[in-house]
Amino acid sequence: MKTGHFTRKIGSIPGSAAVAVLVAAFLLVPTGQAVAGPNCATGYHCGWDIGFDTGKVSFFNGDDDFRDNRFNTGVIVDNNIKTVSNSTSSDYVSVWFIEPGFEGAWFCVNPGSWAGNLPDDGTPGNGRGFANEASSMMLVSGGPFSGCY
Ligand SMILES: [Ca+2]
Ligand SMILES: [Ca+2]
Repeated sequence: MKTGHFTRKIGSIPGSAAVAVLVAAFLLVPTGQAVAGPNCATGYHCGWDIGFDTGKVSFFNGDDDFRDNRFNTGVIVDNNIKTVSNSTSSDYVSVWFIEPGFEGAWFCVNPGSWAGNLPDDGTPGNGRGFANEASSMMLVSGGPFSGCY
């Protein structure tokens, strides 16, 4: 699990720079066998409205703007993801950003890992907490990374 300190650190850096920092500055640990993340098809990166039994969205690649994405329930994805799962078939880490256009890396999920009931301050899209904040997602190869879920 990652710490709040890590989050604030990358949260304040613009998106593309944040990914570079993420890759360059954080300890890379040896890549293990790819293991599927729970409840997410192999090769995909998934998000849920609340928990695994709620609205779901699956991304095969990154997406630079969630404002035009909907869960399978029809609800808009932007600022509304509370659970995430990484089921990459390779070594891709899912990096979730607080703004569209990959601005502000907010948290990340290692290959085969997931995070549920993400920390939430109760207000979507206000830049506090992890839940109900993600607005874009980028895949970064070379995982797992220390400091990611
Ligand atoms: Ca989109
Ligand atoms: Ca919030």
